[in-house]
Amino acid sequence: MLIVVALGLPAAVPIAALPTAASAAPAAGAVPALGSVIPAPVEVRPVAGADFRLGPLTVIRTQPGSAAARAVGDQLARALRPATGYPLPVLPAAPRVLPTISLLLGAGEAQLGDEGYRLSVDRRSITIRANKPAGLFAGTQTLRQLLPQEIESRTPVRRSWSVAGGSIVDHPRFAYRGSMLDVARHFHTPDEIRAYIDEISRFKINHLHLHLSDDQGWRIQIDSWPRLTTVGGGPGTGVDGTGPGYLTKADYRDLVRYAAARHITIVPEIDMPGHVNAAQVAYPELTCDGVAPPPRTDTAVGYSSLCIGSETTYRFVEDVIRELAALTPGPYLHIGGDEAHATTDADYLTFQQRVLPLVAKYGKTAYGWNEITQSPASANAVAQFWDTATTNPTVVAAAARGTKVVMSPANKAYLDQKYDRNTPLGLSWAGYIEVRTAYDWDPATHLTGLPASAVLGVEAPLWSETLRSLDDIEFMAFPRLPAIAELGWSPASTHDWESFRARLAAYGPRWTARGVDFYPSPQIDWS
Ligand code: TNX
Repeated sequence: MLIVVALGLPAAVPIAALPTAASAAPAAGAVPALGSVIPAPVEVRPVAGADFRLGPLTVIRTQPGSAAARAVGDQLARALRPATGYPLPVLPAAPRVLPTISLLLGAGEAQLGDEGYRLSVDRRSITIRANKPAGLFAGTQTLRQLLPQEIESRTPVRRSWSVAGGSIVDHPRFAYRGSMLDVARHFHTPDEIRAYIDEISRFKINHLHLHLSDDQGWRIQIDSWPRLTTVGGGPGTGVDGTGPGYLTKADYRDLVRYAAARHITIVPEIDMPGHVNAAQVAYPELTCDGVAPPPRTDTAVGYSSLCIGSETTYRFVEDVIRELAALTPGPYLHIGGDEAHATTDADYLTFQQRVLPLVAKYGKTAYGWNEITQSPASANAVAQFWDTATTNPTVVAAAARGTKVVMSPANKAYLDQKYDRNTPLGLSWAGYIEVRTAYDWDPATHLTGLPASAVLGVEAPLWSETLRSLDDIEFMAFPRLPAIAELGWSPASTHDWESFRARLAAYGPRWTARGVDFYPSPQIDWS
């Protein structure tokens, strides 16, 4: 973060000079310093004596004529009303005498891009300007963190509500900042998925990848193959038989809308040609011998494969891709492709050469785990790098042909790995991942020989073999998800562990207030 001290000094203070945990974690009641937000903003210019005080007369003014700006204003008002108890009307114009929070489009600043914003705070007003509604939304997430932590209260708190004066200019480093939720190993309900969306949208995550099918279960309604969900999502499905359920198309459309209102794009994944046991239980014709395998509720991987030589396979795959593409306004459709150990290498290539182009046929960009880069047809695709090694010549060669890469190295970004050996949930095959491990790496340089220009962004996957409840999801995601979010959003020049851990310490009480069951890492001096 570039801190330009507004005292007439030309000093640009690097983020390392921000106060650290000992001094920065605000006590209950303190006004957060401008810029003490996650992810770290690009540029912060505090101005002394220019704090804005939110009061009972404050109005929220949104760009006249823009329903999308109005929607962001309404969301901000809904976020701020419970704790303040103020009415915070949302209006297209506001009398000059009233303290105003303005959300305005047409910033006219190319550097802000589609998701960036400029936030200015003085004694009379707060103004967020952006080129697009997504930028306004991002700016309001910053503003929420700049209000005292009591703003998270669901009931009115009597106190003053000040925001530190000055200005912030902010825009993302990477276009793709994601998290993945595995709803196949254990189904998570739409309410739980919405709660997760709420939490990740606060950190400017803009994609939610849903892992919708695996050996243990199939979780999305497909009309042309109805037994996928009636059998594959039915009783007894999921790890230990304890994760049944599926999303109807109506559920899924609702989730897409809910996420879009928070400027998050849902990325659906159907995993193939491996990880298909649940589909084969429902439809034995998807095996080569036509015999249904037994349902599986264990956590082994790599034993199932679609029948690569069978036309039924491609009828199935095309039906699924067509129906999924029709449900998906976003650009990406994820076709898995990982751990296909029961598929021969030749069959794997045959499959991908046929299936990757099918995604394009239905108007979507194919997205798959990094194994898809073995196929020349992956040149127009996005590959999700999940390996623990930092070299992968196959991925680097594909990038040279045009493949874009989302970085999810399992030993850094996997939210299902244990924090340490005492973590009650999670797996540890990729190693223990404490907060600092999740934070201290660079998506642009992590994979040897991969040019930064090939990196589309970063994603933190949360596999659910050991998870049951929303509490479990929260315990594994937080506080590591904000670390990954910062890697995705903030400029590399702001990267600083001491600053991050101080901001995280200050954030903890907000999770507590919202009832989010985060892991109280001993690496953080929680305030
Ligand atoms: C590997 S990483 C998998 C998943 C497991 C996960 C558990 C990858 C693409 N596949 O099938 O759920 O490890 O950590």
